[in-house]
Amino acid sequence: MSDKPGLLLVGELPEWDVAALEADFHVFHYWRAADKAAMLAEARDSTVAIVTKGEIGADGALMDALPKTKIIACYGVGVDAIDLDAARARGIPVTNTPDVLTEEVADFAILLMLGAARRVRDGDAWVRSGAWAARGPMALTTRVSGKRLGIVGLGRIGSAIARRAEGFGMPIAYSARTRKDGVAYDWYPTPAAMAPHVDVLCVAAAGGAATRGLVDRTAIEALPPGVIFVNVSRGTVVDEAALLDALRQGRIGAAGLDVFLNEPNIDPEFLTFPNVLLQPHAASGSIETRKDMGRLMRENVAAAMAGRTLPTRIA
Ligand code: 8YV
Repeated sequence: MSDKPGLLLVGELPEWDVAALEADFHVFHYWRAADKAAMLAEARDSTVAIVTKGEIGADGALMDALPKTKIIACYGVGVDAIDLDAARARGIPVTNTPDVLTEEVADFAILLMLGAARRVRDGDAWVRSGAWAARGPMALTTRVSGKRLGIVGLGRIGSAIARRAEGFGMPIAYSARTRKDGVAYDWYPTPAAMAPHVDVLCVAAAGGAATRGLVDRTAIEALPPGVIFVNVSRGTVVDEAALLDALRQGRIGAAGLDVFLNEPNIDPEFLTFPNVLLQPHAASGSIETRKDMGRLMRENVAAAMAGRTLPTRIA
């Protein structure tokens, strides 16, 4: 057994982060352990840090299994998969990786919006299959520039999406509990209130209990026919059954979805819609941004070990 302190990795990380962590810690790769209970028993006395991800968190039972934990460091901005109350009750600080992924995720939201509306996946398939030569031009698609964009949640990522959309000449509205000071975009208190006034709906709110089902059936049914629907936040923010109903009924023009309930085993019905562009929770997934996220996560872990102020503590 190593004399280094233990660190539990709940999910897979790029090899450069694993290598950097292994310089200082005995890393327990919890995500690939066949016998998770045995790994926790082995890690119990040495483990001082838990590293989570946006989509894989930590609950009170995991914290209790590793009672020497000094930090839960999330490799991601959203900490909705971590039981924050349980962490607080045990005096364990939680950190995340804000800012370093904002622009990347906003880029991806624009990619999904354009890719869905312009049916980029179909265009690619049209060329590859030889249909272009055999059958002529592909079916026409839908314009994005100048269309009305509604953003659910105008936080860091929502605001970065809005800045980009200004370049597309899109009138911008947002829904949030309160109107933001100094923001000229149209404000609506709920997605349902905003829905009738948009051509593109982009979900960018933080996940968690406060936003569960925020884009509810009423909101989805209030969207105009042919709407472009984009989600780069969390599957939990959207009433997925209502979204699937709307897709089935042909009321959604196109959708670009990076997040779902039950990732990665998403509802297979999503695969049946040709107008849905599907992505595997990849919005922050460029090498550059993941390196920045890893660095910030490791800075938080190092600060916790040294008893220094945590750079990006969230709870
Ligand atoms: C994931 C995310 O963390 O930042 C978030 O909240 O969901 C993502 O960036 C990323 O996929 C790493 O797991």
